[in-house]
Amino acid sequence: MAGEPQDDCLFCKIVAGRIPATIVRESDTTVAFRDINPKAPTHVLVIPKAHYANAAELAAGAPDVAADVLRETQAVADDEELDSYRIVFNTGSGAGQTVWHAHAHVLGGRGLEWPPG
Ligand code: DGP
Repeated sequence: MAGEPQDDCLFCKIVAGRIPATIVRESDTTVAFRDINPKAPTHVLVIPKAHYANAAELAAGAPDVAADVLRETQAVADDEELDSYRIVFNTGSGAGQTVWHAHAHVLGGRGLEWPPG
């Protein structure tokens, strides 16, 4: 069910502390940790603790938590002293989503091209 932890979800396991991660921030509703395969000097994932498959499901099912995730992306950028950065929510396999637990990529620390590949 939406919002409930999923046994087979990698990011639910990180939330539960069953898989290690380099956590940089935590709030009541969110966790932020470094991406295992960074694409920029700063590459942090901000996730809701509750399980939603993607950003759209999170926004529909828990809009307050969606706002918390966005607030935390700004906090990560502040912590990392980024004046420019990009927030990415890959949604669907065609867009590169590989983990089916909503997450915002916070990318910064280098020039970022537009449009992305
Ligand atoms: P996406 O492709 O948008 O679904 O992003 C998933 C990201 O998750 C990808 O950039 C790599 C990252 N990732 C996958 N497995 C792990 C893990 O075990 N630990 C950490 N820290 N990041 C992971």
